[in-house]
Amino acid sequence: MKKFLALFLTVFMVFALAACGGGNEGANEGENNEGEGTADTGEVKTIRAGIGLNDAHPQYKGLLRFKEIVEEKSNGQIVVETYHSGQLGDDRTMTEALQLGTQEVVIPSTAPLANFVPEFSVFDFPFLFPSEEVADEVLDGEVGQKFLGMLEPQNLVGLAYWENGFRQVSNSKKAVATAADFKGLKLRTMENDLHLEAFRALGANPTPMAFTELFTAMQQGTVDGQENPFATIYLSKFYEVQDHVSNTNHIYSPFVFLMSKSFFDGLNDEQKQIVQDAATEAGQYQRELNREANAQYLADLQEAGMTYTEITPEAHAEMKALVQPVIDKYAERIGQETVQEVYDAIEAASK
Ligand code: TK8
Repeated sequence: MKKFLALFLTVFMVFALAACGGGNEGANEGENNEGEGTADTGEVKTIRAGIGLNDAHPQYKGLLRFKEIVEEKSNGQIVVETYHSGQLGDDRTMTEALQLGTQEVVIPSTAPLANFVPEFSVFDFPFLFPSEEVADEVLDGEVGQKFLGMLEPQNLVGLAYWENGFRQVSNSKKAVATAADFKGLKLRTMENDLHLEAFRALGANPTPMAFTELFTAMQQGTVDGQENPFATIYLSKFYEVQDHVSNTNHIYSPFVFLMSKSFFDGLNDEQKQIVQDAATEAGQYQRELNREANAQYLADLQEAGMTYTEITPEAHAEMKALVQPVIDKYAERIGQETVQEVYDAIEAASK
């Protein structure tokens, strides 16, 4: 009997220890998941996503698509709060909030982003991209992805490129048909030194300003004009305070879908894939929306009373020549090799 009892106790201890060991592994897995995120422990993660444009703009419709995909694919493990119209600040302050960990997503233009990673100024070289399609191929290809990698040391993860679009000059003073017409115009630019120097080279009197302050500045006459895609000029109701618009097409402006790196690193592998795929898919949708209505926005601006001036190829060529020294200066500053990679990618995409 004693032998049986001893055998039973031995067998029982073996199974009991095995069960405990599994529990530890489970705990370890939990720790691993903790390190990689908390999906398995059921804790819901919240993404606070802010943009500067209002809820009528394709950028916000794209952000809502991102929210829809992420919340569905994560079964509600990740919740996305969306804030438009600069509710959380302007591009620069929201990007700083990602670095501080007080916000998780912002989708700024590349121009203000160049204050964090100077190399991004290359995408704001005047007359760089010949078309949206070439821009897509370069930005979504090897070169564009290499630039996104430059964001990580700034505690930023670039998940995808979205589209702001080709920028056009508007103002409340006069028709802009040639470079000479820029003379004396007080133009708001984004907070980017290259933009400032390019518009000085065209003869304007540029002022850097956050997008959130722009409408009031035009309304009060602090600035005469600004430059943004037709979509933004129309959907932000700039026609209420601007009389003239020209198709300068002087810069194709990308948006960059940014996530705080500390937040991204806290996701598990499955969640990382979900936010990556959602940013890419929503970006394709946003680009389509942005392009579908672009021609219509110009018609709408004229309908709203703005005078449209067509820039001739000769006038465009003159503007390009005037800004070339600025481009040369920034190409030197960024690094000729890096800039040449972009030029080569554009040439390959243009064939
Ligand atoms: C909105 C900005 C805006 C940009 C600008 O957050 O500042 O003029 O073109 O669209 O990113």
